[in-house]
Amino acid sequence: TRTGYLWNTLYGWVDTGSGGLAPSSVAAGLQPISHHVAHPDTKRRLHELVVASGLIEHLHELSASPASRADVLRVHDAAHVDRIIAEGAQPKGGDAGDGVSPFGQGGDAIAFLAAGGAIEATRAVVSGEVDRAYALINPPGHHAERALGRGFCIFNNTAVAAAYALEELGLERVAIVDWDVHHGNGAQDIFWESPQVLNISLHQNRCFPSDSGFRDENGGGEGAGRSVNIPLPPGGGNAVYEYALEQVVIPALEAFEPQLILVPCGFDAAIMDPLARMMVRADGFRRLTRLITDAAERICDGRIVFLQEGGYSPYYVPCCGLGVIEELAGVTTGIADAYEPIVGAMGGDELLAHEREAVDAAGALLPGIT
Ligand code: 6DK
Ligand code: ZN
Repeated sequence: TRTGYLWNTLYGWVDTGSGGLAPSSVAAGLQPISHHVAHPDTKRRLHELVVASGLIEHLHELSASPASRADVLRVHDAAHVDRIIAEGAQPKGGDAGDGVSPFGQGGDAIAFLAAGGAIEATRAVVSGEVDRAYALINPPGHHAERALGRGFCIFNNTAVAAAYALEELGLERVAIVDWDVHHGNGAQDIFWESPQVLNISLHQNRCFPSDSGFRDENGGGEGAGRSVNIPLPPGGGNAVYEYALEQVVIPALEAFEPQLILVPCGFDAAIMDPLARMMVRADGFRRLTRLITDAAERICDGRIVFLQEGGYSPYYVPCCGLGVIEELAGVTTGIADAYEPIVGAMGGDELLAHEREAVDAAGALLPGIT
């Protein structure tokens, strides 16, 4: 198998500001911090491990060009795009849209480059230049809605890639399987009424956004039944994610028969992540990758593109990411999960009754996907 891989130095230059939750504030007691929780070093450390481990020798490197305005306008309002460009020209940059997702001067250009990276990885897979791909892009995208950036996301990279595949590459059906720990609200908003996109999101219930991602959000109009949400109770790990893939995600894919699968891939469901309370380990991410790529082989000739979303442990994200990319490439570098001695016995390997119920309830709602 030929595995595409995409990174760009500028993805490591995303400026998330010196605040924590919001811009630092003396009055609010928010002290400035040199590493914002979404500081790009976490993703750069994954890239460096891909290089230092030698895994890069087994990958086909792809290179990103900025998405065009037309590419982004397939899924975003012109007013949103124009506001981002205008704010990117300001000396101190701007904000994606929710007031807590700052970006630096020129950050608009990096956002276009992230969307362009998603397009390039998708183009390479659909054209057959590579069999599958991992796009280590930044800033992330899955919270960006048609008219609004939020949650560190400026443009919805995955949605841009899906729309490109449908409108430029001639595909008719694309599936999104979002396993970032937060809800994939952006694609849900953008493709709510689309019969051509099956959007599945697995997430910790009410982690972010706290008011979306519930089981009964299933799409509308011609898109009725094409949004699937699998909210999970906190504390679940390898076992519940594997069960959800086997019981809900893969059956839904088999029914929908997409021609391409996009995986907004975060590592924030990991046991060491500071923003969420799930317990997936690196071996779990490997296993999920195996399950979904095997499904892609059966369903869509193996066409699958992973697109980087979140992941906030600078320690553990590189371990998890290396596992996923090794699995995609079908090689092992021999570098093991260095944190396994710490996290290996903490749990998450056994499916608990309340976790099974949460997944089964989502599966029972699998609305008319055909
Ligand atoms: N804010 C994402 O991982 C983004 O899904 C997650 C956005 C979470 C916003 C709410 C939150 C904090 C917490 C601690 C400190 C500062 C801000 F889009 C992705 F990147 F993929 O927890
Ligand atoms: Zn996330």
